[in-house]
Amino acid sequence: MGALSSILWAFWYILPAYFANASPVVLGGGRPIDGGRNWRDGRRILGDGKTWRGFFGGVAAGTLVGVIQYFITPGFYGSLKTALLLAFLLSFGALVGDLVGSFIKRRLNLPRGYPAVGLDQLGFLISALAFAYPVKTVSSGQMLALLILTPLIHWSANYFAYKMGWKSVPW
Ligand code: CTP
Ligand code: MG
Ligand code: K
Repeated sequence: MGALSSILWAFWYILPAYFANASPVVLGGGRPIDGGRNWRDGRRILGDGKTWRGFFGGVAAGTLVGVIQYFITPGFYGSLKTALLLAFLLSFGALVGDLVGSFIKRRLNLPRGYPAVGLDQLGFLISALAFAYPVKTVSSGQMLALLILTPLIHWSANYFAYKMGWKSVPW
């Protein structure tokens, strides 16, 4: 496998996590997961930016992407069941990682929407890779490529969402 094709397969592998992470911007809203409650430091547990609708909408969107991917490249997954489980774990992992990131941001007293370089771009990715690992993984070189390139894609996608008026800040 050439370097370029190896990187493209890595993106194909991680795609459900990207969709899971991005779709809450349009699917989210409503009741926050922390129910408006504070942590013992007096600040919100997660904040208003983490909603149930965003969480489950993101998991559903990412899992659906995996099903579509199966019909495009069935050989990459082996079976629909594997593709489904992989996409679910990548999506669920991405959104759990996103919640952990917000929990850490609130403990650092960063308000909702405030950028946390590194955490915002890599938290969901590392968590997605970890959750999906038992079902299917990529090589360490491919993981390294994803760790380096994901922040660039994350930034571009958020800038696009900002320009489209879906987000109030470009990060
Ligand atoms: N979102 C949601 N539910 C989630 C994750 C995201 O509804 N579980 C929506 C919210 O409208 C959120 C937007 O997607 O504002 C962008 O997500 P993100 O950048 O992760 O949240 P932030 O608003 O930046 O909040 P935080 O500071 O906690 O990261
Ligand atoms: Mg944000
Ligand atoms: K985030």
